[in-house]
Amino acid sequence: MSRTLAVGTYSEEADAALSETFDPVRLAAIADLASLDETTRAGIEAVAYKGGGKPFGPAEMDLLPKLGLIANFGVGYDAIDTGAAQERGIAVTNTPDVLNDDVADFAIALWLMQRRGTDMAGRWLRDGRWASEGPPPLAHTASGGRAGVLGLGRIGHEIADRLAAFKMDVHYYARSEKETPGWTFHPDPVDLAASVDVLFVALKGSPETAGFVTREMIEAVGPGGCLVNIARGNTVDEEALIAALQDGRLGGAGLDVFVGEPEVDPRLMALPNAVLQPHHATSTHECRAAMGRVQRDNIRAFLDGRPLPTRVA
Ligand code: 8YV
Repeated sequence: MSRTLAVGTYSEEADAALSETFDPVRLAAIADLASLDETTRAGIEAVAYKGGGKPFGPAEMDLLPKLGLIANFGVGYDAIDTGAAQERGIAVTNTPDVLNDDVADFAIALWLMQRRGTDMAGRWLRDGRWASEGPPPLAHTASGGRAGVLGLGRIGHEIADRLAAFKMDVHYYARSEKETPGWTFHPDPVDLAASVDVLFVALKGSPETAGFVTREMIEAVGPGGCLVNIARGNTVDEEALIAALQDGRLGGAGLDVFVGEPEVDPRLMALPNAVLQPHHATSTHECRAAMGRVQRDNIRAFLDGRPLPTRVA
């Protein structure tokens, strides 16, 4: 009987490695947990969780009486109720660090795509308009302005490092001031938003950061500014974001995450000033393979009774 349950759809490589290492029971979605028979569920000690944002809460935990580990595939574990896990003595691990470069690269790409109009210009070419109408409308310079990073954790720091190479004046908000190479700390996030041309949201997803980016902050970025979100959809007040993009109180946005994803608000889809991506920042063979390795290392350590490499709760 398998001691491990793998939830979610993995890449071919990660899937094969999971099979080889643990031969887990499989489930496409945590919502289907009750469909497993009681004996199978009673044997599960560790879950490899790739939940697509779907909640793993007390009801799910109680269906797995022997559960001791939820090994999340992803650095953000906001879908897992860590309080309920703690009450039940269930450890939670994530996959930090190995995705920092890919997510930071992607944040920069969203910013460049928005400022340089690459989405629009690409469509212009494919629609045959270059040949029939001439070049597309002009876009905007990206390099050399002022950039703000909201949340200077591992990913935020990587974004800031890249921004410095784009000759940006780097500003940031964090819970406390960090040792940084000449970057400006703003203890007030609205003040940060008002001081920059582009604001990168790199906060950790959690109940505390839900709605952190308020209407006031969005408006402080302003008509000439751009907001990039690679954190979680609910970190930003999406209603306020859509309204501000619609009437030009915010110049543009580059978004990889959405409230209610994979459904995306049709009002966002209709906006020419928003670059939209399907939560794609870690979607490379290399990054997913590395995330899979960290997830499996945690499960292996747990099953062997060793300390967990990347425990979060
Ligand atoms: C997803 C992410 O987890 O790591 C995170 O927190 O948001 C992403 O990497 C990934 O898409 C796996 O579902």
